[in-house]
Amino acid sequence: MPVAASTPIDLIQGVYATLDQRVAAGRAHFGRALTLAEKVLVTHLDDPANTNLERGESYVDMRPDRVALQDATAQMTWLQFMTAGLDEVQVPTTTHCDHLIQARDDAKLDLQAAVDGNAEVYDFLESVCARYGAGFWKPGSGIIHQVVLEQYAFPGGMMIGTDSHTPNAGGLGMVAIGVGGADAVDIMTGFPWNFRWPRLIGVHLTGELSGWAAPKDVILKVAQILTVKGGTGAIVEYFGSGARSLSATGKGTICNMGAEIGATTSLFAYDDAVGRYLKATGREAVADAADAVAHHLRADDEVEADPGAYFDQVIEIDLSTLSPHINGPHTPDLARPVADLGDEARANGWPLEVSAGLIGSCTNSSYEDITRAAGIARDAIAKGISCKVPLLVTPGSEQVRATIERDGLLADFEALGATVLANACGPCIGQWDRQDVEDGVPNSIVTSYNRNFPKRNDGYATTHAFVTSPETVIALTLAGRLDFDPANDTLLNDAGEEVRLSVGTGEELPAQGFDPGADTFLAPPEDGSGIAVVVSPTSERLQQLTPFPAWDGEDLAYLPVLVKAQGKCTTDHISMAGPWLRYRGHLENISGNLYMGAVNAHGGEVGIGLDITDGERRPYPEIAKRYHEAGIAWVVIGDENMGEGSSREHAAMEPRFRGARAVIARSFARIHQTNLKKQGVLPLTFADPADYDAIGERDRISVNGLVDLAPDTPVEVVISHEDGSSTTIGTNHTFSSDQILWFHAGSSLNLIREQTRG
Ligand code: MIC
Ligand code: SF4
Repeated sequence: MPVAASTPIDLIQGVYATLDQRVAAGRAHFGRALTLAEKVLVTHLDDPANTNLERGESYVDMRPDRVALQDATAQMTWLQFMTAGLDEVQVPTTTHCDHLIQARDDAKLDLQAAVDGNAEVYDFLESVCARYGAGFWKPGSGIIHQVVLEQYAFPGGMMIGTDSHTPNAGGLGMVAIGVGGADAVDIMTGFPWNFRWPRLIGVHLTGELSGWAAPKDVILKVAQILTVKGGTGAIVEYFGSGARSLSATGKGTICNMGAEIGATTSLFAYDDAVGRYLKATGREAVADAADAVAHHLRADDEVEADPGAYFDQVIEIDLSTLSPHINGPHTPDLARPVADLGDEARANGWPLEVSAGLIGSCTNSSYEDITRAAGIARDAIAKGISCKVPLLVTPGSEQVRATIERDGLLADFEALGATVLANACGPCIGQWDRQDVEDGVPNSIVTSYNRNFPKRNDGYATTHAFVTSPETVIALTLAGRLDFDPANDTLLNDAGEEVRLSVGTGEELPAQGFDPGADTFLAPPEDGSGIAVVVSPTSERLQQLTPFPAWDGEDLAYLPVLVKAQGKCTTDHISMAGPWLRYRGHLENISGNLYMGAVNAHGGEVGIGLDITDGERRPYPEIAKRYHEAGIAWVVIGDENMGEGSSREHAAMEPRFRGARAVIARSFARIHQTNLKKQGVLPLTFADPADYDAIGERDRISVNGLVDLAPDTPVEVVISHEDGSSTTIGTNHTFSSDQILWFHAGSSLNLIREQTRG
């Protein structure tokens, strides 16, 4: 399996060669024209003769072209892959070191500290890639999604990545889906990837952005319309003249943050802007190949003419009237125009002063983003405005960093006193050793990131994080206030004069081409079979996995409820990142964070519940450990959109490891639900959401009829109350008949092992 620093043209041509026939078959199957998402999907069906392609219903086997892993999720992915007993990955796979670099001083010092501090993990990842034929992107190479956009994404392709923002590649017209590690292992071991045929949401863009409005505002607006769960089970397809007016990286920004509405993925058609980007990033041959099949790399004309006939829902956005938005705090769908934030902040008591501004993350770290923000920095300096609070800038990749350095854009930020951080996730994932504000002090920060759950960036629950475009980040940071509308308000400069900031159009692509910067890619050797992959038995960061036990054929009887979570319970609440990223390769150690952020529905305490063995109140991870050691299985109760956010399968593996058998929630986020299923835990949803209220702290839960577990058949749950009475309720599940085998085997991986190990 040749894995190079970019997708080989042969692979792409192989996909394009099937387009005529597959797309025609797709049209014949549906008896109508096709959207772009449908074209890409039918091109990647494992069994093209499959006639069961019902939206939101059918489970379908797919054959993605590539797999990308980031270091925080790759460890568990590789540890699982290693147990399959194969000699090499069966589909081109790359690992990217981006999540484990902590922001503290500056790019150079922070990178060195990460290389030293994470040596064991990086060595493991480097050797495991070399051993099994995968590409390895060293720390410093950049954020996975930016590197994928620059090197691997191609129009009409399909990939999966163990990170929820994998859809970033949709900016180039790829169906790119974020998954948990066990899903990646399916593909890496040569099995098809099973997923639910999606619903389709169309976003019709007209007009053109102007002034302070940026591509980010499109997705901030869409998040407001659809909310954090409105995209669940759907692919969002952007089309229309407005779509064609956006740059490729701007489209990437919009697709990236589609993760925040729970969408399976988002994508745009191949157009001139995508062609320009492919050429600028050294992929002329890909652009030529795409030009030759361009009619297959966009929706059929009928779709744009009558979108209502093809999409389950159509959203109209006129870019010409779209105003700059800012979302938050605490949830990415709490949107309003920048101009309205001041009043809302005052009404809610959110701190009006901006304590820090952060530009970067996979969402907004392209060359164009940086030119727009740097232009404002330059303008501010020229007008005598200085920056009074920390401004942190993270380039998305080594290529972007080297190019903006050459083009003098880093200097623009530095002239304002900004700190340029390593090419990595940094504060976006809580890797921020924040020095300027103490924990417990209410403060507001503005970022160009995508997520803003409490504690996400600096680990402080008292930080209010607002997400917006890089342009607006820098404007509000310069103003030092949330109640500043850069389009209409003025600032006092250092000479006491009133001045107005201006925003330029930025540059879509570097006029002198990209500077690739340092070479940070390691290709695997031709034959890696002699390479030793070291997992020390005494390591605190890496641990070999022991397969989870198969189902014992029994129903779940009388299990205690470890957690009844109230309100938002994201993957950050279930398995916190930041300092815990350290243990992503060690299941037992990372289980020390289990449900630490969950709000206990009985009394509202965070991370603390009742231990039924002795009636004491303890942190959830401790109770889980005690139950595990005592051999007590348990269940979890969740609210709406349980497991929103990240793809991290730790949020499913930790509960499974500690003895969770079922999670019963009002609703689930897609990836978390799949992760639970793959690890052998039952995700069930209340048939009547009000039944959530019927579960008391000391109640016991029984799940009946598991022998007859079958698709589309409800599952009976009995709640045995403390007073001796009981309530029988209905719950639903989304297992297909194939997926029920995962439950029987104990995990999807156990099934793979049976087949690969014979
Ligand atoms: C995130 O943005 O939350 C992460 C960190 O990139 C995660 C992956 C992880 O938890 O490792 C994601 O989005 O999937
Ligand atoms: Fe990294 Fe943040 Fe992007 Fe996740 S959202 S991949 S943490 S930059």
